[in-house]
Amino acid sequence: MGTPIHSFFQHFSRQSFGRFVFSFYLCFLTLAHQYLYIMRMLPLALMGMCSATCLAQQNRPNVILIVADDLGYGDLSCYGAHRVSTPAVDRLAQSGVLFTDAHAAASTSTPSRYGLLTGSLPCRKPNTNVAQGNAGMIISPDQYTLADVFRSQGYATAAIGKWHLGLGSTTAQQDWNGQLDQHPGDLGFDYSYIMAATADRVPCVFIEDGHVVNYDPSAPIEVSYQKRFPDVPTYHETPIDQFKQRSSHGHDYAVVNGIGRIGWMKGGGKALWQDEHLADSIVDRALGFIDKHQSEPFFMYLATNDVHVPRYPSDRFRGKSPMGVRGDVIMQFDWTVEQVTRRLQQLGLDKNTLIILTSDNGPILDDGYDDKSEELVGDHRPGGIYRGAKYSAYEAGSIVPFIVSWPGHVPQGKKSDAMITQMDFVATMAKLVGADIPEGQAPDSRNYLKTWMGKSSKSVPYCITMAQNRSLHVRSKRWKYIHPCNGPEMIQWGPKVETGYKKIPQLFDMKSDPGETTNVADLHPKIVKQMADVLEQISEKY
Ligand code: NG6
Ligand code: CA
Repeated sequence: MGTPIHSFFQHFSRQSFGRFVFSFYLCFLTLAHQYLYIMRMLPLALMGMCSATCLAQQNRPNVILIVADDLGYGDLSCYGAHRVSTPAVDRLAQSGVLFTDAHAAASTSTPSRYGLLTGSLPCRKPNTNVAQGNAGMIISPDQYTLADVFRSQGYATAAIGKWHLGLGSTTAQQDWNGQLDQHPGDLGFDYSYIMAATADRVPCVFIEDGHVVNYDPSAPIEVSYQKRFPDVPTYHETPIDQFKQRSSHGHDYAVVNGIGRIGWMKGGGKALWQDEHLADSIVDRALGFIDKHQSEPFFMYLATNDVHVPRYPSDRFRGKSPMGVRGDVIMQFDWTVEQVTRRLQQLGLDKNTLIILTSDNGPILDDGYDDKSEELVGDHRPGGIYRGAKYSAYEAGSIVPFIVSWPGHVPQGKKSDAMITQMDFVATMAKLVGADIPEGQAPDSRNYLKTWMGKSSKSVPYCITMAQNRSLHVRSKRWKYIHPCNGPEMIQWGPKVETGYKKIPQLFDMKSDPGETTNVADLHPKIVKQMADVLEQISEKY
């Protein structure tokens, strides 16, 4: 006998205990299984999420394009310079691929940058010669640009530093005291902080999104390349003790901050730049842009003033190199690279940023200022083993340093002998970020992403380059052809530069004669014809 409860338990234990235990066991098994399943799948799920993010990041790295000015093939220690040291650039090369056979579109700035940014050869457009500071905008707003490639894919875009591609819709009609009616904002750059042309050309002010930075209403700006301003002393009227640097040739129109310039200028007041602070101002805005856009993909075209004339380094670099100010500004350029790479590391962006470093054209020593660059060069060879210099049709005019770094995606410390050209920026970057180039745009740009990423050694079949007198020359991996043209053998206005211009066809075997010493055109008429045909095809498309 027992209580009902007792009997319940007796009943329960007898009839249901086994079932209860069994259900509990089943329930435990199911939960345990689910737990184990979750624990097993979690890493995979996380990996999946991560790989989606990583994939997105892989396809949308930040891109910083550093374009130096007049920096030669032999001016960096990673390219063999020994009288000047460039540790930050060398580190960049160590973290990526250094190209030994990379070419600009021209041996001067404006046409070179035009080709780089539009993927259209500068010979297709007549007004692509070295631009004055009051030139109207040379790239037309309906042209597709490198900035458009990135902008179309949701990148924030910026042009910072030297521009030299004209501003405003009409030459000499700009209102420097108001908003310019055309500027890089019309070419796909969300933000711009630029020098209109070069440091040796007026106006000597920075322009941000189309208006003068630190505009000084008490000193309205006037600019002319036609006539002087009667009440402003010219170079020749300025007492010698007021100069910070004297000109060796040209640069004798206006004097701004004790330096003679090309072009006349009036006013500016507190907006006028100080040459010793140019690199600092450019770096300051470049770092500001990186900070501001650190959590979204960005593209920055960072065009340094270094190492163009007038070479007037900050006190931090003055006297630091045995080669005089030209060496000092190479060190200042290296400092710029260091600031950018360090900031990327600080923000944790270094792994997800593709950096490409190059120059707009070849090097030059005396380019119009008495800065002792010729006297102090010693055995440094700014153009490396190559003949000629900036302006010339010979190789040193347009073969340029070219380094690509993207940790984890580009092999480290690799040298590539593949021949590449800056003309391919638009198509190659479009491939990188998945942009479609509109029909008819960037006609001379080809995608060489695998080569640029160090994954292929494939060279471009040829590259076409323009010299200072607009004559054209063609390189294939083996041959260099200089098209016959009229022109003096030496640059006429001052620099001691061999032009490479001749009335007869010139052909050089770059494999056995990289210094272009022996014209072998007569020995290889077929090759001459092939190379001339490449130019023929281009001119048909003018
Ligand atoms: C030349 C200038 C030179 C430099 C060059 C353009 C004179 C005497 N010389 O005409 O100093 O400014 O143009 O250089 O005016 S570039 O790198 O921007 O193409
Ligand atoms: Ca240049």
